[in-house]
Formats: sequence, structure tokens, C-alpha cells
Amino acid sequence: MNKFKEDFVWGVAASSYQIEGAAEQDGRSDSVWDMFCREPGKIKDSSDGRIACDHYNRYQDDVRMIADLNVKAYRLSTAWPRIIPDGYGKVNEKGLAFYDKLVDELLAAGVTPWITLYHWDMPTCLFDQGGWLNPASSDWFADYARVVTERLSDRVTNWFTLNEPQVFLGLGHQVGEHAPGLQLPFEKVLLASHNSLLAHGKAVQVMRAVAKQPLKIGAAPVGVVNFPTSDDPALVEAARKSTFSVSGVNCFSNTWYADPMLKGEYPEDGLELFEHYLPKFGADDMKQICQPLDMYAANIYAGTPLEFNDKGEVVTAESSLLGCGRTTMDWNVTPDCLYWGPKFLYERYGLPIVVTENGLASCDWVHVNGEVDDAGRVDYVQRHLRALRQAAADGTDVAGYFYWSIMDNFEWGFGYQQRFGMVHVDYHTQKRTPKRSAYWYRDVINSNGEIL
Ligand code: IFM
Repeated sequence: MNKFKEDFVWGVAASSYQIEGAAEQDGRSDSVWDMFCREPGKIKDSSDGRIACDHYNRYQDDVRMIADLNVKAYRLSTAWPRIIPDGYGKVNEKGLAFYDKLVDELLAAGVTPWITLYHWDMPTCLFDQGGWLNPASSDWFADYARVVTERLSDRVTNWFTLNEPQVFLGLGHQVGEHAPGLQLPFEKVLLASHNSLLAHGKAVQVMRAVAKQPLKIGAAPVGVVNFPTSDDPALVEAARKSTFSVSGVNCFSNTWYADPMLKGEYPEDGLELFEHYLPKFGADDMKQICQPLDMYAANIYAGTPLEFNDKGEVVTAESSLLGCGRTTMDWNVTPDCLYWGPKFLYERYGLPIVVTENGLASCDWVHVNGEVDDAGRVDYVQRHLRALRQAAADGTDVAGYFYWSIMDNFEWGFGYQQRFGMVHVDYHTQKRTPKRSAYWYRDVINSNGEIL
């Protein structure tokens, strides 16, 4: 098979805080990322998302640009502080209306909107009340999910609750490199993580209850991938095992989030390892968390190759990483992650896989001829999509691929120093320049992957 299936979804993605700007427009309140950016030294170039790509005011042009590239689906996130500035209670009509208009604009242009409800911009007023540590946080989130679903579910079918809980909890609540910048004791991290899982489960229930049509719902966790460097069945099993293990006192595993959501239990190895940190969970919590989902969304950028050493132990295949391509994020270019990651996740959870993020950061600039020739990105995406296509050919149910990101944007702690976009953004003029990869991606979409 050298094409994807007919209804394969070709998409691009972005998130509210990273592109919208308009931080004080139309009643939006402060988010934890606004708060974090104000702290000196937290963002590499001392920038913030107050203006970003000014997408809030330029969304019509941006939608036209997406449609012109023949991209079929756009994964956006809604900003909680825009929609419910106080975190819960009163709805800000102007904020909600923005997404109404954006959705209509996308649909009119033939682009299907996919919505993520939480891409890390919690209203600061909720953080002041304890944020994810507050037992009420799951109800706050479910209520926000209800408001957005009631308004947009007549036109939007595909939804995600949380984006990368591993990151907003791990980097945000344990390591402190992301908002809200906390370095909590691990038992508190686990509590915040449990509350966010409850938020997911309660949101799914309320969304299905108020939706105007049947919805397809998932979450979009980080896909941690450890993959074998040969077809040796023992190595494949070792890679699978390590992909689904909890091996450190931290939040960066697949199973700590996905097992409760999809199997209704925390993974055994995590429970053992975290024995001394586990908070008391409510008896009924797992029932709330584990709700039927329609797809497994995974954000996968890189993976770790594994091999057996002389003693028969499974270790990182350092030799295969020697001289390996690296992005400006310092991430290895390991295309096999998009073969093995979706395969392992599909085999474990049995849901269609949507790659909701995959992409390359570089330091692109507009050349003297007015073009941006990002050959490295073309190569990165080509290799990863070939691997994904092969996974599909070998039986993994792969439903879609969303390149991260449609345009350069605010890359969290790196500010504007990292460019992930297929479209270059000049942050002084807001001029958008599609890079070579954007036109190449358009051709890939037109061939449904055949020209890869
Ligand atoms: O920019 C981020 C995105 O917000 C979440 N996933 C990873 C991307 C690249 O770091």
C-alpha cells in the first residue's frame, strides 16, 4: 500500500496561547502562561504570548492560508480564560463568539475543525485557588467543557480534552520549567495529575450528554516511544514493555495517563514505584475517569532506539544515534517512532490512532529571494509519514496526521526562538510566508500520501 486510506485525515495544528495573542482583548482574563512569562528568566528570549501571531485578529486570513494549502483539518484549542474569564460561572460571550466565527470560517473554507479544550492556558484566578490541586478543578473543567460543547458541537465532531498532561504536570508542576512553574513534592504532582484525569473523565461525560450530535472524543497525550532496532521478536517485546513502563519518579510515561482513561486502572509498576507518594483516591474515581473514547491521539516527535547489550540487557542503541539528525530543540530525528509508536499504542488500547502532533523545529528565515527553503522539515515529515504509512500497511489503524504546527509560534520556554511552522511568521510585521514544506505537504495531501 503506498497511499493512506481514503478517509485519512490530513491536518495541521496550533494552540490558543501559542498563536492567538490578543491577551487583553474582548474580556479575556490572565492565564497561567501570562503569569509565568512575567517572571524574569523563565522564557529564553524574555517574550510572551500577548501578541504572538495575532491570530485572534487575523483568523480569516489564516483560515484562507490553511485552505489554500489544501489541508483538510485544523486542530485548534479553545482558551479557557477567553471563554470563562473567572474560571467558572459567567460566560464571556465575546470570547466564545470568536470560536464560533473561527469554526464557521473553517467550515466555509472546507477545513474541518478539531478542538482541544485544554492546551495549558488555565485561568490564573483558578491557579490562585489551587489550580489542579483543588478537588473542585475537575468540576471547573467539566463545566468549561460543557459550555464549549453546547456552543460548537452542532458543527464540530472531533474533540480532545487534555493536551499532553505529561508536560503540563511534569514540566509545569514538578520540574517548574513550564507554567505555572511549580516544583511540588511528588505526592502533590500525583494529586494534580489525578485531578486532571478526573477532569478528563467528567468532561467526556458532560460533553456526550449535551452534544448536539454524536461526538468523537479522545485525549492528546505525549506518545513516549521506545522502539526496536531490529525485528528480533524478543527485542520488539522488550521495546513494547519499556514503552509502557513507568520507570522514574516523574510523570513522563504513557500508561500513568492512558491506562486510567482506557483501562480504568493505574499501571501496576507505577503503583509500586509511587507507593510512598500516592494520595488517597476516591473509591468511585476510576469509574469517572474511564469513559469510552473514540480514538487514541498521540503527539509523537521522536523516540529512543533500543538494542540488547552483550549481557542480554535492553539498552539505548547509542550506535544507531551516532551522528543522528537533530532538530534545534535538540531532539533526535528518529522516524521509526512513527511506525512503532502508533503500532504499540493501537495494539495496547485498540483505538484508531490519530497523530495529533509531529514536527520539526528549526531556525528558518526568509531568504533574499523571498522564499523559505526548509529542506530539513520536508525530509523530516517525509520520513515520518513513510513510517506511519508503513504502520498502516502492516495493520495499525491510523486515522490521521496533524503536522505541528501550521505556523511558527510561541514555543513556551523557548519563546520565539524555535520555529515549528510550515508557514514562517515575521513577528514584526505578522507577514506569513509559506515555507517549501507547506507546498510540499499540499502535494502530499493531494496524492493522499502516494508521492511520499
Ligand atoms: O509546541 C508544543 C505544543 O504546544 C505541545 N507539544 C509539543 C510542541 C513542540 O514542543
